[in-house]
Amino acid sequence: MIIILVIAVMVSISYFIFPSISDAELEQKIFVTHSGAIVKTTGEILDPIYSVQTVDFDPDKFLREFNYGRVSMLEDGRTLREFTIIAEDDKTMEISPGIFYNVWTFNGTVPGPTIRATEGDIVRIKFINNGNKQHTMHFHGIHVAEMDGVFELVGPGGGQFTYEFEAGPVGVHPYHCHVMPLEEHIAHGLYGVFIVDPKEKRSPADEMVMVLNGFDTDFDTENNFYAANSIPFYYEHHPIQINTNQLIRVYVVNMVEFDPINNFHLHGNLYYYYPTGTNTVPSTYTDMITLSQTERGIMEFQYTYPGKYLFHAHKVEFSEKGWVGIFLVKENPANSLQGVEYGTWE
Ligand SMILES: [Cu+2]
Repeated sequence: MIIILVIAVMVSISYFIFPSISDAELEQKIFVTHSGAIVKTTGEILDPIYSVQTVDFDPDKFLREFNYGRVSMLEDGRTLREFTIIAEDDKTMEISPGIFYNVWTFNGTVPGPTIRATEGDIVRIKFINNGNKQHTMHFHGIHVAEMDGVFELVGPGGGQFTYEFEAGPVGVHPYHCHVMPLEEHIAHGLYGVFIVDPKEKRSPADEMVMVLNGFDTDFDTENNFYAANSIPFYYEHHPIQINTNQLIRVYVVNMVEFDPINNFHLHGNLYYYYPTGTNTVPSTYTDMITLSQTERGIMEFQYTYPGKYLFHAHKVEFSEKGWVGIFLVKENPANSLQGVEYGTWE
């Protein structure tokens, strides 16, 4: 009885200390949704202590954006690619219309930038932690222990660390923060994709990156939303336009936290799948792969017939909560093959 009374008093006191949280939840606001509709909703203002900036994320831009760094040549003739990555943890992103979530970001977005290099290049990353908590960058791949981003914690408020390693092995790898509790740092969005191209290059293709992710917006360690590239249902409302008889190459990385598996089903077609992208021979020809967390690979396919084709998680719960998109396949205009571009960034 005494315990109940104490709890009741504490709840009452906390209401008077934090009245703005409840007020914010009751206030109706007008939102323009990702599909362009205008809705009025209370939404849910989550983690209200963090509301400094709002992330404006464009899945269309992210899809085909590859960052090659500032490129120069070292004395030994090797290519040096330099990047600057800034971590922050005070931003808010509209995950779904009216649902705002405190995201932790690399260079301001979830996922962070897709970093790309060729096997044997030296990758140098100036990492700056402008967050309020410790963060690091942990790359999957081969490197010395000191560059693993696990034990060398980078302090908040401008702490710095320079990661440097040789790009390898060939393939598609995740990078993510590796500070404990790891679940929290990944679930809030501190991850991205690292592509290592083979020296002899892959065949020309229309290339894209899909990070499969989810958001637990009510903090019950179950995701409320799922997506390819952060915004639920985005590519269903904004289909990805591709051409018939053109090689499509998708670098897919599963970063969904809390759920043991995710998967990728393609309609009206099958794809060659290269697990982790490390082998030149595909492991399978299928329309369905299943991925555990940080499992990733390369999918290659081309469409013969024009039209709209779904791609989605065949874990239906995930697709119904946002992980679904459409390829809009158009007749290929003559000689329109797109090649892999190797350029500079920043
Ligand atoms: Cu972190």
